[in-house]
Amino acid sequence: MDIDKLMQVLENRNPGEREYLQAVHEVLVSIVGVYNENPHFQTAGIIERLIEPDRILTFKIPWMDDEGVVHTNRGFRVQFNNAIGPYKGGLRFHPSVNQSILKFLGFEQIFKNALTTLPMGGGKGGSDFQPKGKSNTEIMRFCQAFMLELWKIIGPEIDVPAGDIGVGTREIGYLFGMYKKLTNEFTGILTGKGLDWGGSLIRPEATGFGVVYFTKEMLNTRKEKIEGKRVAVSGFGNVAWGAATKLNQLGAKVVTLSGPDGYIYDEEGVSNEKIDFMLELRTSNEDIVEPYAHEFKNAQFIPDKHPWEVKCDIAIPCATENELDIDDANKLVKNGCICVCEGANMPCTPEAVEVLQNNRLLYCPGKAANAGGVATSGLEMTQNAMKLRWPKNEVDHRLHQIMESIHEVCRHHGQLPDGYIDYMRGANIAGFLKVANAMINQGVV
Ligand code: NDP
Ligand code: 2IT
Repeated sequence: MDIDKLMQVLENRNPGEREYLQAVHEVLVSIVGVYNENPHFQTAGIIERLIEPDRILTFKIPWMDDEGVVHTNRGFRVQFNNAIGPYKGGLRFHPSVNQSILKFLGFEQIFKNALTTLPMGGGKGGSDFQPKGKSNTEIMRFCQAFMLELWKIIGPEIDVPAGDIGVGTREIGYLFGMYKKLTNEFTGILTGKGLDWGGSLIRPEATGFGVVYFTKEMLNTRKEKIEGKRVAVSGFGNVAWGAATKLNQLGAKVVTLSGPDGYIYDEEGVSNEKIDFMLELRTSNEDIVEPYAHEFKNAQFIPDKHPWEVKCDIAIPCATENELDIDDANKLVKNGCICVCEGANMPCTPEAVEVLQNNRLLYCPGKAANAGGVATSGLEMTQNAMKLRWPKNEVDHRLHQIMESIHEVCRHHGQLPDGYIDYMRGANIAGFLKVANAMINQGVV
């Protein structure tokens, strides 16, 4: 495999798709060794077939706001690869959404889903719709208009979307309602559903819980414990909330949270009561963290900055892609941080990853560390198919086991001769081998 040549071709075919090119490059660098050692991958054209999505649906979403003004947004569903199961992955509603971002997320999802041990292929979708500041009825009308197109290409054995940034239980409910109306069928077509109508216990907090279970495993390899550690967390969405809750439970101290307006530094620690306050803030539809510092007097609000300048033992970025750059990585190293575990998808830039790994920090990419969310979506699909609901501790136990098995497989494929575990390499190789072998078994299709 000639990575430069492949990237040149990819760039020519997908001009300006920065995030997608970044995600593919990262995987190619990890797998080039195993790819070249196994000529049957080349014979079957695996890499060229793997980096091209099976199909992308783009569609128009016209909807009317509360004042009667008509808006037109753009919707997408990227069905990337279904070699090991139906397409599976979230929907993102955010003004930054474009084809490059959804292709990067869909591509990562292939490997992530393969790591979960569950039968799920990779996909992602969403819209450039801005949910912030919209009324409940506007959100409902938008979700209904979105589903009026999406329903044609999804199904419980075809493609099962879920939430991501800007899409939570409320949006999944409105999407589900419209799907049911259109098809007259009550099936597990989406995950992240409400608990009374097919949702799984633990799903809302699963991504954050999974990240912390994974962090625990990483620390274990160096005989370190989570208890007593200072942790910098970014974001205050679904993933950040779950991670902070589990960190508190395990005796760590969460000293930061962040929003697009800046970050909160709380030396006393973000207790569960403070997490509840943040969750309440999110329902205000403004998505800012500054009010935290007015409510809790010892906390400081630092505008327009990321939390990575704070002294911490562990950093868990949970906001969005490329939110931790090379300068941030250098600050973390200088301040004695020992572990960076990604809750968000691709939050560290490639240059930041290089700094973290060169300094031998424990570092794990999101596609392994945040796989607990989609894994629990897989468990929701299983429960729907069986028409029953597992109790909380059963789902949590399975989630815990899945995160341990992901850690083990990453360690197996990522261990370097000097003993350092390159989790990026391990995750990419393990995910790739599973999907590539399935593709070979199924022929050129
Ligand atoms: P949420 O919508 O719940 O929260 C994300 C929030 O982060 C947004 O409201 C956004 O605000 C805010 N944000 C955006 N940029 C920044 C920034 N630079 N600093 C701080 N906050 C910022 O989304 P999730 O918690 O679900 O998702 C967070 C990340 O985790 C994403 O990368 C997602 O892909 C990933 N993920 C989510 C999973 C899930 O199950 N939900 C599973 C696995 C990964 P604004 O709108 O103002 O930009
Ligand atoms: O990035 C992700 O893994 C998610 N947003 C969750 C996807 C899912 O299908 O639960």
